[in-house]
Amino acid sequence: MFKKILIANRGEIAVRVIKACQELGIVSVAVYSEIDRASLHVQMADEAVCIGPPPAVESYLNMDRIIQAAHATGAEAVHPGYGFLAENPSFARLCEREKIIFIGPNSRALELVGDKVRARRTMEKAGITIIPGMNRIPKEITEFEPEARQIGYPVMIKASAGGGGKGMRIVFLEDELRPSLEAGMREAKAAFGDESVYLEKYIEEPRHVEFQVLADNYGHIVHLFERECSIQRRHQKIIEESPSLALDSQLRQRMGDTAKKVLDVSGYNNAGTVEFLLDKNRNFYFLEVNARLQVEHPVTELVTGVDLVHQQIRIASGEKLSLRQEDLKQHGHALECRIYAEDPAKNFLPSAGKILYLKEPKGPGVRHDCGVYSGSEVPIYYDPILAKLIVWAETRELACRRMNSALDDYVVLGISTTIGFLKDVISHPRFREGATTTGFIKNYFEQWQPRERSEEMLRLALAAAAFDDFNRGGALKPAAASQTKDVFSPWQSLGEWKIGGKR
Ligand code: MV4
Repeated sequence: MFKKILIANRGEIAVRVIKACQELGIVSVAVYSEIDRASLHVQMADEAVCIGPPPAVESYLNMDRIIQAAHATGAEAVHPGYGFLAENPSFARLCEREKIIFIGPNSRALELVGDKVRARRTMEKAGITIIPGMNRIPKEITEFEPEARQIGYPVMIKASAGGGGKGMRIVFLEDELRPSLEAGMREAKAAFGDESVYLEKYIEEPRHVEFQVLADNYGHIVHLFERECSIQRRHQKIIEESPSLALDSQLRQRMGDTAKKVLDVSGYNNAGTVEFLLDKNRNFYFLEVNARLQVEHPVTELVTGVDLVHQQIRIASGEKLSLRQEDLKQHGHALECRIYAEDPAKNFLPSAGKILYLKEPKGPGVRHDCGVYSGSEVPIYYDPILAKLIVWAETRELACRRMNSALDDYVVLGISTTIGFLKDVISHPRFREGATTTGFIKNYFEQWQPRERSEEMLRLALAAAAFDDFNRGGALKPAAASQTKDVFSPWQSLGEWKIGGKR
C-alpha cells in the first residue's frame, strides 16, 4: 500500500480523497493555488504545496508543477479527483514516465474513451449497441449530407473530442445541416482544439442512466449498479439517485453486463462510469465512458456499502479486486443534491465571496461532502460546486423527505446557493412520481423564481439579527468587534481543536 498520496484537486473532492487517505493510514499531500491557501483541503491534508497563481491553467492544470510537488514530497501516487487533469491521457502518461502512480485508468484506455468516434467503432465491433450514426470523421463537409439522410432527421452533431454536452447541436431539417456543422466545428475547435464532429440519430427525451464499474489491473471487473442522472440543467447535473426507477432487474442486469464489457474491450482499469441513454421504449445505447471518480459517486457508495475511493487506491496499488459481482447488492435508495455557489434567480450566475455562516445538515442517513467552512472564501476561478448533500433511506419517498428536511436545515449566508431551488425540485409532484427525463428542468423549472418572503418573516429576521448583535456586544459593527474578546473566531477554534487537550 502507498505511504503517501498527492491529491491534484481542490474543494469537496480533494477533502473526500484526503479522508480516504486518513482512513487507510496514508499521508496526504494537498496542492493549492495562491488563492486557495486557506481552503479546507489545505487545512485537512498532512502536507501542502503551493503550485502557482489562481488561474487553473497555471496551477491545478499545471502538470509540471504537480509532478514537481509529488517528487519534492515523496508522494508515490497522485489522485486527480474529477475535472482538471482527471481524464487527461498526457498527464497519465507523464505520471507513468515519472514513476508516479496515477490513480485512474492507464493512458491508453484514457486515450481510447476520450475519442468518441474511436470508442464507437470499438464498441460496435464488440457487439455493444451504440446510437445509430457515423463512426468516422469525413474529410469533406459535403459528406455529412448523405450520412444525415441515411440516419434520418433529426440528427445530433457531436464533437469527437467532446463529452458532457459541449459542442452538441440538434438538426431537424436538411437546410440547417451545413450552418449547424460550421458552427459546431468552430465550437469544437475553440473548446477542445479539435474541430472533428460526427452525426448521431437524435434520441428524444431520453433518460441518462450510468453504471459504476471497477476494474483491477488483472482483468477482474465488477459493476456497482446504476445512477440515474436525468435531472440536469444545460448539461450540468443537479440531482442524482440510485436505483433508477426506469430499470427492472432484467434490464439492470443486461446494462450491467454491457458496462463490464465496455471496460473489458477498452483495456480499462480502476474506477469508471459507463453512460447510457435509455429511450421511451426502454432501449439502451452506449454513450460514453467517464474515466474518473464522478461527482455523484456517493449515491453508489450509500446503496452498495462500497467505498469507491478506497477501491481506487487499492486497485492502483496493485491489489486484486476483493469484491465479487454476486456479493454486490443494492440496498435502499440514495439521492444527491449538488450545492453550487450560483444564484438560480439570476440564470445561475456564479456567486463568489465570503461564506459568512455555514450550518451543515446532519442526522440519520445524511451525508454532507463539503469543501468549504464558515468564513472561507469562494473564488471566481473554479467550478462553483461547494458541497454535495447525499441522503439514504429505505425507500425513494423516504429519501425525498429526508432530503427535504436536510435542505431545510442547511444554512449558507454571504453568497447565493442553489439550496432553495433544490427544495422546490425535490418537492415537485412530477419529481416525486419519478418522471425524471432529461427535459425535466426545462419543462418545469425554466421560469423558476424564489418564493416571496412574507413581511412577517422579514420582520422576524430583523429582530433576530438585532438580538444576535446585542448578544455579541455589537459584533456586527467592525469597530466594536475588535474590542470584544468573545467574538467567535473559526480560525482560533479550529486551531485549538487541532491541538487538542483541555482549554
Ligand atoms: C444525445 C441526446 C439525444 N440523442 N445523443 C448530453 C450529454 C452528452 N453526454 C450526451 N447528451 C445527449 N446525447 C443523441 N444521439 C441527448 C443528450 C442529452 C442529455 C443526455 C444526458 C443527460 C441530459 C441530457 C440533456 C440533453 C441532451
